[in-house]
Amino acid sequence: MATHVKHLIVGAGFAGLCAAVKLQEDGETDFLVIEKGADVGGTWRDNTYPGAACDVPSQLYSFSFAPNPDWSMSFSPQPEIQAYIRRVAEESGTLDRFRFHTTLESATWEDEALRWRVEVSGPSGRTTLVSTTLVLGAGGLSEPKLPEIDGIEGFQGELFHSARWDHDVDLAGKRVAVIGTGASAIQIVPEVQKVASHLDVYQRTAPYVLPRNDRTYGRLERLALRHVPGLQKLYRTAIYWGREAYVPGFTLQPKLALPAKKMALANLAKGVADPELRERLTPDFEIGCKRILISNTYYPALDSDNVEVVTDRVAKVTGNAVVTEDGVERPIDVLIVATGFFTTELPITEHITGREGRTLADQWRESGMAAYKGTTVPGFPNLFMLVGPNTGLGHSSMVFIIESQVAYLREAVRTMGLHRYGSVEPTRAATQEWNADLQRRLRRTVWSTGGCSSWYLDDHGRNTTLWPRSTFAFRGLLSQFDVAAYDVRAARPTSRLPHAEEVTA
Ligand code: N01
Repeated sequence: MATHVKHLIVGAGFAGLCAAVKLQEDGETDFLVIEKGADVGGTWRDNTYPGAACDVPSQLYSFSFAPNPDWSMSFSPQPEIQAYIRRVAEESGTLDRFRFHTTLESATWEDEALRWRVEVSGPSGRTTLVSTTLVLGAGGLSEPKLPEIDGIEGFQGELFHSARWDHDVDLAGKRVAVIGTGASAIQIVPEVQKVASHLDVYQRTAPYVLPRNDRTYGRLERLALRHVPGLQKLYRTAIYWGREAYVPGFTLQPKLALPAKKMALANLAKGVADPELRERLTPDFEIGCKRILISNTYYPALDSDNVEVVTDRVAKVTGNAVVTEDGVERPIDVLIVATGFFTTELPITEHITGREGRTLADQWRESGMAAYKGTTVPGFPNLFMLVGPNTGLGHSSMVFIIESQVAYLREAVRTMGLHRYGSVEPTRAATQEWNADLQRRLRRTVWSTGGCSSWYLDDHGRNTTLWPRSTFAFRGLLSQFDVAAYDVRAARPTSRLPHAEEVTA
């Protein structure tokens, strides 16, 4: 027997939790959140590697409706962020509708009944859920990407991905290799360097690394943040606008980012004394083309006696070593791959079948990821995708984007209730127009012109991940549910009606 719910939310990270809290606020209490992990938190639950911390200030990287005066530092460490998400979930009173250890196996749109039929596997086996809306909050950086390296499966030592850290492995005194030099690796490397006997860092592309202007919030400051009316909002607003000032450098005129480039190169010069190493750590593309990283400890760690930065390409992995193309073999005990995530081909889309009987993955295989307003997709009625195509940011808080999308979802649900719509689906014309505009804007951004390859771009070189405008523009565009851009159908008045009626918006 199927369980019916009005809204089915997939994922209990920032996105899924935000949807749950806000739907409940609107009296939309008939929902379930399914989560394959054991707890809320999403990426902040999964990324427990040593040194994990946010590179966006916590005053901004948090829900606007759940301010936290107790952040210990401006860039909070992972355990604090995870504890924050857990606390918001507990205080919201929604946790009774969360089903953990529950994985979406398939979701199929039933066009006559105007609903999603969702098969899930969980602690009590396989069950069926039926819902009017399907809200995907599964995240854009949740499925680890393992590198395809010859022989890696035959490695006899310990091997794990940065997002699946194996805390049972003691790195003290070991020979360790880290493959990758992205946002995760630069946080991991300084921590591993402290304990490993030797560390090889395999760098394919040198990133830009700015100083991390972190600071601890003292007791008095935290008291003030708690008790002085408006102070926390003031902090948040100042950080928000400071971050927003980066946008023109990314999207309009890369020259505006020159001061940041100078700062990054000065950070390199300060952190690395050896000129030959410095040379190899100097990026060969424009700043901003890949994510700009922040660290005060990464460069000094690379300049340490027990670290070797390897820039020759990895050729293969043997039972106990990494071998580079120049034939050098470097023996290791532990191999950590900090090689990122599936970003432009999201695995969950393989499991979602729309109105025309094909999966979202199939639809996007031809055209690349594309949605209307980053949230809804033609052919997939009543599907709302949080952190969908072209909603990512290089400069600010994804929580701001998530809240904007959830506001749009709420407006859609209100509109559906008011007009008794059974389904809403964006038109192909509106979706094409939205994406044509995005791609036109994206062509002149540093992400396309900066001379790098990055996880922002798909196999066709199209940027299907980032938002190329200000975040306030995004919020404005999603502030109302623009029903004119949708095909809508009336809710089925009785179960005797064989087909849903067509109505015009
Ligand atoms: O992953 P990445 P990440 N052989 O894809 C290299 C967010 N985040 O986990 O640059 C050798 O950025 C690859 O090399 P190259 C943030 O949005 C946030 O670090 O492609 N190397 C690159 O160096 C971030 O952008 C925080 O040439 C290989 C690295 O692996 C996103 O997550 C913290 C390889 C992958 O870097 C992803 O970051 C951490 C191969 N076969 C992450 N394959 C915050 O603080 C890949 N690489 C909020």
